[in-house]
Amino acid sequence: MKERLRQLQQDALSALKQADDLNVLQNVRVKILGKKGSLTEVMKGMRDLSAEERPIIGNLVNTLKDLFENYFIDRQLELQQRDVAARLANEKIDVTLPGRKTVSGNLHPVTLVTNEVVEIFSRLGFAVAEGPEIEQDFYNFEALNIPKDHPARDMQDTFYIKDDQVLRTHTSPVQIRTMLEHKPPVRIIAPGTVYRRDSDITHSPMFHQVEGFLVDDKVTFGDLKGVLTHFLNEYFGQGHKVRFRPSFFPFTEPSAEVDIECVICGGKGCRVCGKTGWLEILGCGMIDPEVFRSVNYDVEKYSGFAFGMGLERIAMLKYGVNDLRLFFDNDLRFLKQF
Ligand code: 2NM
Repeated sequence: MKERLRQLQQDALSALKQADDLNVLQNVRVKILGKKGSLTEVMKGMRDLSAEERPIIGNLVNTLKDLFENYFIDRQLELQQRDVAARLANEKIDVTLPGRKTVSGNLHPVTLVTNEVVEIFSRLGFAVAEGPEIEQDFYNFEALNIPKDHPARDMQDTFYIKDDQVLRTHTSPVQIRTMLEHKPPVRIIAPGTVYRRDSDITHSPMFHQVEGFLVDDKVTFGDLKGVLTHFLNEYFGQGHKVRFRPSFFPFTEPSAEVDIECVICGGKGCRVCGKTGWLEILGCGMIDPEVFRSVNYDVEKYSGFAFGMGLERIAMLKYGVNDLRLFFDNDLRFLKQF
């Protein structure tokens, strides 16, 4: 029996020593100490021993068991440490390597000019307001003194959703909603998407506008001229002549259109300005008392001005874009340039 144990010890220790990875080591352990392991078999056979032999062999078996367990644990630790060391060597990160380039998008040119216009008016104390793109007839037309038979209400220009529901044709309904909610003084700028039944090289059925208005006591046409001239100087740069031409809008009286000396040719006349030397930029005017009446503003107490402009148009002039459709084609070769 002693001889058998001696052999067992020799075989076991050499197997444990040779086990070169954790799985093999585990298998070796099972083969020795498992249910059907070699040492377990020896322990099972102890009942056949004589009373004198049993404690001696029992002692020996226990010593061997402890020896194997300790040996196993040591070897296991050794292999684990070897694996960790190997992983550390293989997976080490070189923090000095340059980072991977991420592809970043950029803002659409219409968004860029919207932000720029909003910033200029923000510095003058105007707050941004927004409203729904599907509007009631009342906000889009009625309250703006656009009579039922006015050409702007014609089926030709307006997308109707229902009898009294339209895709807004301008952002003026935002002004109406603002006035119905707030008493003067108010200074608001309303950028947004608008829709008209118009589609050719210079018109898109969906485009963008910024409108603004200011209401207070004693607001004059002089205030309007000052604010809009300042805006044009900020947006196009100083030194371009500005002129105000009489015009007509149902919601303003008097009304004007604002031209700037052509930023392309400096006023000499070119294709962009149609040889006139001037570019039409804005529509504006003093808010008609009829509009104030529909929002319950006291027409004796308050006056105000309003204005509106197309964002695609001022984006084309700023960036030298000659085709409106480029803004809506989503061709990355175009969009990436901004
Ligand atoms: C324009 C031109 C002139 C305008 C008027 C109003 C309101 F609601 F206050 F009456 N909002 N926007 C206006 C006036 C818009 O766009 C060419």
